[in-house]
Amino acid sequence: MKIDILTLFPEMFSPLNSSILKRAVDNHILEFNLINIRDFSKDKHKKCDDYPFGGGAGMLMSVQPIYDAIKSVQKENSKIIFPSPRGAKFDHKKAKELSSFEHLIFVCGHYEGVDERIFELFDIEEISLGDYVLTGGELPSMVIIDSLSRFVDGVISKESLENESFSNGLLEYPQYTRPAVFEGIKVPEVLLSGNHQEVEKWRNKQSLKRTKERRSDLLKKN
Ligand code: 4G0
Repeated sequence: MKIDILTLFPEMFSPLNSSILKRAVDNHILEFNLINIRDFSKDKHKKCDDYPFGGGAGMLMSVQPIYDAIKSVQKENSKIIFPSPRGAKFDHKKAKELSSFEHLIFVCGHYEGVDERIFELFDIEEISLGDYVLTGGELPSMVIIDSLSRFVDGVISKESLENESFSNGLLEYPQYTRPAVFEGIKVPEVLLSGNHQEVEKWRNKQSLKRTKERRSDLLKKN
């Protein structure tokens, strides 16, 4: 999968160059390409923002540099994503859906948003991480990219994906590793028993208990 990222702050994306995502890039499973929107400004001072028509606080991103930046990377099969507080809420299901595209384009907004005409010129999906505002779309882009990358074949093991939170609609069960006792706290006996059936039963029970306590909304949905 190729991911083009259109931003005024390409230097913010160094986290994509470490750990599991770095391995995926090295293995040619993922390809990230950073595009500086400022390079496409036709303004003599490379300006990319302006005052909103009708007045109001703050600045908007101008349509022209974003338009030309998208045009420079768009292919027939591209999916364009714009992280925005007014988008539909991001979740596990959306991450999985996005992981099946060959080419994604992330457009990172800044200031008070972008000139609305960009949404008439392109088919753009607005996605929100939640009900809060950030200074730019860079961090949410990275969150969405990290999350969807885990569903791309070969990025992490199939087992890891199947066992984690949300894949079964429930929160994850408690996990432990060595030592068996730490500061007087013992690992639950069943996990040391070697009885895989009992372990499975215990984990399911714990998942359900946690989900009831912390996220009862997950049990009601669908
Ligand atoms: C567009 C996403 C982009 C409009 C982006 C801000 C929060 C999220 C941005 C605005 C973002 C989120 C209207 C302030 C960039 N903040 N919740 N900031 N406005 O996913």
